[in-house]
Amino acid sequence: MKLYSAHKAPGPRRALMALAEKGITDVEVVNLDLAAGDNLTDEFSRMNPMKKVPVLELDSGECIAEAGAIYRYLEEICPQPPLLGTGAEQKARIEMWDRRLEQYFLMPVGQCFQHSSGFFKDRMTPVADWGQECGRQAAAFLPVLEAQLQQHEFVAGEVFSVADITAVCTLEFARIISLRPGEEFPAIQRWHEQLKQRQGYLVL
Ligand SMILES: N[C@@H](CCC(=O)N[C@@H](CS)C(=O)NCC(=O)O)C(=O)O
Repeated sequence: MKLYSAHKAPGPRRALMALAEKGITDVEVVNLDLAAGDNLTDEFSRMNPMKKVPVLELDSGECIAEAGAIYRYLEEICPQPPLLGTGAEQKARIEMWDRRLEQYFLMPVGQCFQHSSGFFKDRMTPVADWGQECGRQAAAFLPVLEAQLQQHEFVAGEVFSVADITAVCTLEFARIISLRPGEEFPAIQRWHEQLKQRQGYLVL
């Protein structure tokens, strides 16, 4: 398998951390330079018409894009340790939190970064006001996460899951928009320190 990735990008880091948690090592990592537009070529578009990383290229030639789909594929080929949960309730709870994280945290952090920095201004039109609004939306998710972690060890309950991976990748990427939960979020801080001790914790 080959994983198309990019340094410091939160999406590929989600896939890399899932691989590490599962102990899957037979993967060649290909780092693209997003700023240089390595992901905009015709060759890469054939792998993912959305022109985004991560993409997991299987030995069959099939290309799996979207971090959530990569989580699913890895869980199917390597069920242990489970990262998508066991049993109907736990699986649904993990998926609920992973979707919440993608939609209400990762997406606004990414949009705030792109619209405030102009990092991708060669391929999109940055709208500064939208960037600010997305920054507010991302910040509004922190109390939701704090309340959940006040009550539970991990984001989706008492077991480590992909929701923790998505959350930590987003939280650490959010530094780029100066969003850092401080002492007013003690449960997030406790959980974050705990995650840093895991063997699957990777810094890109
Ligand atoms: N929904 C996609 C989002 C992927 C995404 O936005 N990837 C970013 C890096 S984290 C990217 O490739 N950006 C390059 C660009 O927009 O040109 C997923 O879950 O994988």
